[in-house]
Amino acid sequence: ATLTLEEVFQDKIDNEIRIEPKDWMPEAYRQTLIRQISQHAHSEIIGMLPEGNWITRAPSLKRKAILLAKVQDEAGHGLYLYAAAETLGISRDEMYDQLHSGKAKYSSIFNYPTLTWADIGAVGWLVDGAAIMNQVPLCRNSYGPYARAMVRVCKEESFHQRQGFESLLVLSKGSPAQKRMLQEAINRWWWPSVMMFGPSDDASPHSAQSMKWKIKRFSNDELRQKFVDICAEQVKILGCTLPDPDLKWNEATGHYDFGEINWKEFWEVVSGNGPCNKQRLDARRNAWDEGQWVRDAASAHAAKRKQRMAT
Ligand code: FAQ
Repeated sequence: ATLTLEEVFQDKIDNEIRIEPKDWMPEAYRQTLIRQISQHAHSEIIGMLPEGNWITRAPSLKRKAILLAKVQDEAGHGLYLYAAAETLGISRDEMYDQLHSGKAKYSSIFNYPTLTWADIGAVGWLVDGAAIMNQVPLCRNSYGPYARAMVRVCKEESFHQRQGFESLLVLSKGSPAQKRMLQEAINRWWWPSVMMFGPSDDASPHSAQSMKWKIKRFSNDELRQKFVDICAEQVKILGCTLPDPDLKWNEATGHYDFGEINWKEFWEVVSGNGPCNKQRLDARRNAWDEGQWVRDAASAHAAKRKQRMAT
């Protein structure tokens, strides 16, 4: 019997053969990837803002150099991801338009403010830590260009997570005021980081299909649990606590139990009503508008060059 295109496609997925841009793929697979990869790209670009905010105020030359490198890495991640999404037939202009018009989502986490220097360390430890937990499995996702981009992204995220933890470790050995600042930053960033993994499995509309297509390898709740288990141990090294009275080691499950997530807050932030949503989008739109002359100049230069080559 001859196989249908759909069967050939699913067969490749089941046999761990990567799907490449020119291969036939179901339209829904293409759209799911465009949605996820572009949201991911937007997150990287918007994610530069909360940290970029501290570059001019980093407490030493060393910290400034590290932070600059990290924020530049995020820009690079955004660019690899936009390029991966473009292979699916959407243009970069369309994706930017979706972001600037408020139509596209980006990670909820970047709508929270970075109030003190300790927040920068907490973002590295917790936000990049959560990002790696979610992204390492994405290195094995079924779409070739996305999977290959993620390999490089993950190497850099791992540096980001470590620099964050190390900077918190220094604060943890500092003055009482520094220790207080550290604990307060952890208190602010813990729950939003736990929310980064998305809705719980029973409220996640895309999970079942994305697992079948091997875009996702683990469910939102599985990854969240791994993250909680790791952080519950690491926080002890900082001599701090996580702001969850229900956090408790469970001998029977071999995992930490943790408290109820505030899903109302999560959906408010996702739907545009978080503490910094407006500020973040305004900053992106301004950057886009103020960059118009650069795009114009580059296009004029390219047109002239093309003309010169033709004659
Ligand atoms: N925020 O059915 P599901 C970083 C939406 S790391 C906002 O579970 P799915 C590194 C979801 O889009 C952050 N929206 O969806 C960095 C969907 O809405 P839609 C970026 C969220 O796709 C660190 C709806 O809820 N990482 O940037 C969130 O199967 C430091 C239903 O959800 C990635 O994007 C959320 N937290 O699973 C940069 C990783 N969670 O589209 C700078 C790739 C869910 O129907 C500084 N993405 N939603 O309107 C993924 O792995 C997946 O897309 C999930 C969501 C796991 C995020």
